[in-house]
Amino acid sequence: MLTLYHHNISVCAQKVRLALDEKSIDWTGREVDLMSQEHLTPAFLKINPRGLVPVLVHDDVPVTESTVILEYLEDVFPEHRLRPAEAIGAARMRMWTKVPDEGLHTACASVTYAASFAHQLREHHDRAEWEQRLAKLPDRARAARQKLIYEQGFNAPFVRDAVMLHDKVLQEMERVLAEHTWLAGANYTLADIALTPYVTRLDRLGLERMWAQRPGVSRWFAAVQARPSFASAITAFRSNAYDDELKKQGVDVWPQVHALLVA
Ligand SMILES: N[C@@H](CCC(=O)N[C@@H](CS)C(=O)NCC(=O)O)C(=O)O
Repeated sequence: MLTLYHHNISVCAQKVRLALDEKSIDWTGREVDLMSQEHLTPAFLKINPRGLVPVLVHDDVPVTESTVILEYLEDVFPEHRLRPAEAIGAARMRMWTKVPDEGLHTACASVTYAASFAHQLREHHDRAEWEQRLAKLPDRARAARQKLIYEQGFNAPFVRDAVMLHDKVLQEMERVLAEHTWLAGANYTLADIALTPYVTRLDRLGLERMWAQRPGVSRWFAAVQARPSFASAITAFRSNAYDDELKKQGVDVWPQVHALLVA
């Protein structure tokens, strides 16, 4: 039996749900309430001492880290292959699945916080309550980043680096997608799954102009969104927690992001 501990808008959970859907694997979901810090309760920390979603529990054994979970699913459920069979294809695929783990994920959190969460947290939580939340985070570097973004928004020093990293990844995607249908070559693979949630996040934050001049990325993103797995794994779990709220309030973060890109 497979149970996925996840969260509706978590980019890492979206990756795993995409793979489960593409591979037609049955799974049971257990949504973890990150807002009430359920991921930091003793019960959840027993499943993942890092206090992070997603966690896939397969026959009572937890597997953590979304990239590891993707490869685990591939090993245990080889049908509907999402990893190229030949070594060079698998290597190309892994060059992409490493990208979120080597900085894009942290950069995505920074951009999302600056664009949306900091704004909402300031509105709905007082500072003391927010500081109590931060004090509980096991990852102190993450807590320090969140504190700075809460205070300085897009002016926090590392937010420009986060925006620039997204731009660099999109540039590399464009280079590859100008020649290939998918990121690892001719077939849709875990490489495409690994990047989909991050491009989706930019899109939901109203930052689609970051690839307006990149026809390969535009074509790829349209193709990714047209797959049934996108509807099942991402759209079906959509919430108004960050992006719809931004739109409702008429917040346009593009000018701030654009200013950082051209600075
Ligand atoms: N490297 C981990 C990152 C997991 C991660 O950062 N998960 C986020 C949601 S996307 C989380 O659980 N955040 C809890 C928090 O903000 O304290 C993975 O790929 O699974």
